[in-house]
Amino acid sequence: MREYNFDGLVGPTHNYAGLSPGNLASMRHGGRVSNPKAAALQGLAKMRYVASLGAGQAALPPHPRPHLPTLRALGFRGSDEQVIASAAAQDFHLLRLCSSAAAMWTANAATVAPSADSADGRLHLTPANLQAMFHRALEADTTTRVLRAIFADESRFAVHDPLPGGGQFADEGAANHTRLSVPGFPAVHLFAWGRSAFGEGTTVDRFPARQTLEASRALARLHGLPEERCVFAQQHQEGIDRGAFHTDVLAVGNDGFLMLHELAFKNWPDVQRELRAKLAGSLTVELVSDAELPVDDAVKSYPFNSQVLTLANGSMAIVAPVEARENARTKAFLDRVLAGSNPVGAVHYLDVRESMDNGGGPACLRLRVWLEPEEREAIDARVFVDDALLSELEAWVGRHYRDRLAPADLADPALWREGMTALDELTSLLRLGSVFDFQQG
Ligand code: SUG
Repeated sequence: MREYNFDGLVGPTHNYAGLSPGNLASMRHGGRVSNPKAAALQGLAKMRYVASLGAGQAALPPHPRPHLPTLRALGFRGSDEQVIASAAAQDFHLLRLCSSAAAMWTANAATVAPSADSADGRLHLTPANLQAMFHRALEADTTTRVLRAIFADESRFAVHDPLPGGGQFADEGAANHTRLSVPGFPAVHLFAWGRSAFGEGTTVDRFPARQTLEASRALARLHGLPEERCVFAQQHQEGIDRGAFHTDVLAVGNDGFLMLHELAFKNWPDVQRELRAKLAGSLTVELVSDAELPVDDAVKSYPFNSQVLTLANGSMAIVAPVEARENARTKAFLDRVLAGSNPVGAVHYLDVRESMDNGGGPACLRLRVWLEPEEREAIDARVFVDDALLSELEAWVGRHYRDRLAPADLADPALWREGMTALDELTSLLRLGSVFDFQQG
């Protein structure tokens, strides 16, 4: 079994609209001018780098934006151009919500369980409903279609519907899920949740807790994961209130290694005890206190939103954002991890600033999917990257993307047309078929 990182290609409308309460970078940068071309090229450079380390790398397409089916469902009429013009004139915030390129953060695209772990021996994927934020809830339908186009072989893959209902089953995908495994034992799935929809005693404080316990339990059931292989852990509300809107802002795990902040989970000693019991004692943990690294620094510089990759020689590499090197306390923490007795043998710093400024680090940009060789073979779409595909994608970005997008530009109907031309070409390049609404005729 090999891990593949499915990175989201940044879309042509990448912009800063300040849409996510509780995500401090999004709140701080709302209204700023963005550079979609630089954002997409930074993402592709990260894919190239991760692939060069020997890790499995694949790509997922952006979604069409603005999302005209939603604007039409909300009462805007006429041609595509008229729908955009009326929304811009009557409710510009709604146009902003429907224009977000947030599908780039594919850690929120779905939760995944490899075939080795599930009761029916198939790989399971449940697209996240992203109920907590309007601009993100728009992603679920298209993500489902894209994943079904890629993981089409139903004898090997189960792509479920997103969880039903309203906020009670709010699900943010793999950003709140970590698969831990040590040799010789079945893997353990750590599901993190922020609030319980039907339970007692959960209070919403300053910022919203996005994921519910009920959603996490439903995912474990759907994916055929036995109770004894799962751990359900509540996020620390103080961590959420200080900007950790997803678990992957304060914790990252890989194989038998977990690196986390003490405010990632409400009751870390108990969570740790349960994880160790279920992993036969073999978990290596690097925990940082709020005194050594205040959450506020961690939220600004995202050391826990690193990708932790197992290399061919068995050691691990951390792929961190450059912001983590620029923050003295964060850099000191990562240096301590590097020198510590754990599998980490290298830390690499990459520039994904355009994404970081909306609260998305290296780990937000990728969905981890674990594939057996024959499962990899069963996928016909051209989504696994090599030098040739990366070069084609860079050229595609160069042809279609703007290098400057101010908030008012979202009203420009030419932006919509440019985006559709680009995405239509991309579905051919990636051999995905007609997965988008605008391609349905
Ligand atoms: O959902 N930002 C995303 C960032 C998602 C990061 N993902 C993970 N942590 N896995 C969010 O808050 C900002 C969009 C804007 O404000 O324009 C945004 O949606």
